[in-house]
Amino acid sequence: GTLGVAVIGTGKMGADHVRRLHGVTGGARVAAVVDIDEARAEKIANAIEGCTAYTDPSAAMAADGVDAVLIASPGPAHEAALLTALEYDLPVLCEKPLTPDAASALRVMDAELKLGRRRIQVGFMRRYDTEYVKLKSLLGNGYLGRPLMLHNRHRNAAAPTGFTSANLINDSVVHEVDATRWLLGQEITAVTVLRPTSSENAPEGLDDPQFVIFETDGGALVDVEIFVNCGFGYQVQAEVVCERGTARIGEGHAMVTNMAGRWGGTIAQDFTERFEDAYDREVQAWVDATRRGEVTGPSTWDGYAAAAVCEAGVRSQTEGGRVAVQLVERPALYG
Ligand code: ISE
Repeated sequence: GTLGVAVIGTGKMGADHVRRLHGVTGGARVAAVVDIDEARAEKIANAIEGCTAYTDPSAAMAADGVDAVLIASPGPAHEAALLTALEYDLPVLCEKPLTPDAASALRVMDAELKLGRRRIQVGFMRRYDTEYVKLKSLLGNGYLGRPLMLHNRHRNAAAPTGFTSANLINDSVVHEVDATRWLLGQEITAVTVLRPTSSENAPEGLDDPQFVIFETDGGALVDVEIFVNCGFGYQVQAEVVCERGTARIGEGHAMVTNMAGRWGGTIAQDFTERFEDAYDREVQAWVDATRRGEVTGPSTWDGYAAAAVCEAGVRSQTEGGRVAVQLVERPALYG
């Protein structure tokens, strides 16, 4: 039957997922919404038939008609919600990051291992973006030879208020961490964070932009420009340099206009716009797999590995220099 989903957290991403599950995704319905802001949850629930508002995630997960959970609360709230979902043995789509550090990610992984089956998909939605998928398959067919370097640009028009340097790694660069591991099929072994002079548009307390370097166990070098107050729009670009050629995605040239002595186009302002299709495909794939009784997509292992890399990144920010990444052994459950 139709999958009844409880959406936990109704901020920007949670609200967008409620809209998607209600109006775009097939085979699912929003059965519950949860937010510490009761009025906010109620306003959303009242607009959807059969949807109940809660302030407590576990109450929503225990409710009749809730078959699965979509976690879209801030990263530090994920661990508790994930552990509760695993207690109820409910399938979960958890927005990135899985959790903000390696120890908490390991606690989640241990709980899933105790259950003995995968329950969690992590919201690394770039794996569902058409251009990223194309790049991945190009790398897979071997025409370009081995990947040697990967250059990434990740720009936001403006960061949310209160966004810290740690958020810049845990919430933003975490996407490039996963994209790197997934595209190259390699683990990241060390992280170095460098900082140019900060933009005058960076808020007090946040150095922006920053420049992040990953080393991988396959000998590749990866750089990430992360600039979360660039002012002009949302841009995510990647270029892989291989032995026999290069490939680049995210140019955003879907339409080029010519007029009055100029050529040009528009720049998406926001990730919900730039990656709308990827989010749609991600959530549909999660719903479809869940209804078949399967768990596909990025796993708790991927969430843990990303958390370990991000933790090293945050250490590099505070202590300076290169920080090695130490992963536990990969459990058999994760292939
Ligand atoms: C946000 O949480 C995202 O996931 C976006 O993709 C990223 O660009 C942004 O910087 C994050 O804050």
